[in-house]
Amino acid sequence: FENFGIKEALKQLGIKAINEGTSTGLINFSSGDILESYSPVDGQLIGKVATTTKEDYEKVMDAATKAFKTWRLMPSPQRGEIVRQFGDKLREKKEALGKLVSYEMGKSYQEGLGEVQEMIDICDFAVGLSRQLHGLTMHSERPGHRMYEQYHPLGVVGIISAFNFPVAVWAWNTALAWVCGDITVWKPSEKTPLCGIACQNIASEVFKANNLSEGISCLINGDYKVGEFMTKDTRIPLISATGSTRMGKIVAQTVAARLGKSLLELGGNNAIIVTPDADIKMTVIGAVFGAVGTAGQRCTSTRRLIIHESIYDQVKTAVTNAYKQLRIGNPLDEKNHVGPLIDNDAVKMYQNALTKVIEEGGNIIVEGGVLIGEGFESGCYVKPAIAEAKPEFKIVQHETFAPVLYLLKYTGDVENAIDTQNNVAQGLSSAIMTNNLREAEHFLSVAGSDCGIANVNIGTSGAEIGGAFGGEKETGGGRESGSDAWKVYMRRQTNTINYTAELPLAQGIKFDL
Ligand code: UN1
Repeated sequence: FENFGIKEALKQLGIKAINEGTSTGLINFSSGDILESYSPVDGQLIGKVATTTKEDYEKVMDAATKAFKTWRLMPSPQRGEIVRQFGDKLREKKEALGKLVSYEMGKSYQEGLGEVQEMIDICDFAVGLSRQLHGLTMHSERPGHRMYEQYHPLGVVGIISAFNFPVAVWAWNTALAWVCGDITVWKPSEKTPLCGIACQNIASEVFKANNLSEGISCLINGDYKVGEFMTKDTRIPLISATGSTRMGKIVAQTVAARLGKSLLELGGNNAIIVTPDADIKMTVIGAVFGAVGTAGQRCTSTRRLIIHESIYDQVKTAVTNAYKQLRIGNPLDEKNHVGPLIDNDAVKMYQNALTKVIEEGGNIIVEGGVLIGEGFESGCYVKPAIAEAKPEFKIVQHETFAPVLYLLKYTGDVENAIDTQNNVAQGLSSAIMTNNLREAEHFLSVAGSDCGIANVNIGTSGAEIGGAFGGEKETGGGRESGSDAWKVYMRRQTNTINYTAELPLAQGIKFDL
């Protein structure tokens, strides 16, 4: 705890020291059972957070619905100015927040900083966007009429986020929702509640300094039951949920039952196709970072390498050798590449995947295993593993949130590799490594990758915030972050204005009185 400046970071983020409970943020009515946050880094208790009861939730929603009445009236560029200040605060606290992300979640400090950078970037994006919430104008078919569309704020947006990106995914949603004039109610993962408190504290400072309602940013805490308060709540027109496909199906059905909108960001089963024209050095960097970065716990993590038979052995040797260089250990120590998994359940899922792939006839070429001994007391550190497998294995078809990489061989044309890549239930991220223009363009064409993200000569993870982020099929179909993802946070209204003294009907209908 003393090492790596965690205490200082917690202080900077307004979180009280261990066992003293956490600061409550601004609007935090939570009074339920206590949630304890243990670090997967060293197994220590970091802090405690009260969960949100149904009664607490009602108070949150009162504050949120009240705040919406005023926030929506503020011109959007002025809301952008608030988001700009929030981005500046994040710049000030980047190291502290990056450290907390690393300590509470287990990703490397570099990746923790990268995550905060994504928050800063989306704030900048949202500031610009605050002057560009454009609708179209149309030519009316009737004389003396004008037609246009405008985007109005939607209302209270519910955000359910996962442990693996404990702060950035909230920010992608929040920064856009705020400039769009919405209120956000956030339920962070119960595995990373302190990251939630830290972000809420930073946001609160900004709202307070601008004499704005504290209810613009709301935080609720707890497990799926607390999430259910929101998914069933007709006062929440949009639920943005990130997590497993299992969770997403429940959220989607609950929200659809009341005809609400949901934005879903669910599982991936991301592959890199390596063709005979691939640059092997680039392939190794992309594949290894994709497979072991965040200990394989990104929704964009590389799970499958689909390699042409002619270079299969070469790629296998190069990737295997690269795995030998990996240093596993405390993620706050910058010499390590791979930190722990989030908790013991995740370790079990990882072990289960390795057992299953062997049962199905796979061949382990880089041994896995749980690390024990000094520095690994939390029991969450595992060795990134590689198995040679077949595309149709059940375990290969399944997303395991751990550093297990499957090598699959293809023969013949790139079409065969694309078939294998597409032949899974998930559709988030995909990549091809090739210097062959025909193969690259084929991969990006309508007959190519069926994923929401398709990259050429880049790995599957590490998308920039400027593009729309999300995927097809069991990934849920949602798009958040850049491009025009903002539109889902607003309601569109079509307006037709008649400035004549006649009332002609559309479609030429005659109706004389
Ligand atoms: C996630 O894993 O939920 O593309 C998000 C990436 C990151 C975001 C991942 N920018 O890997």
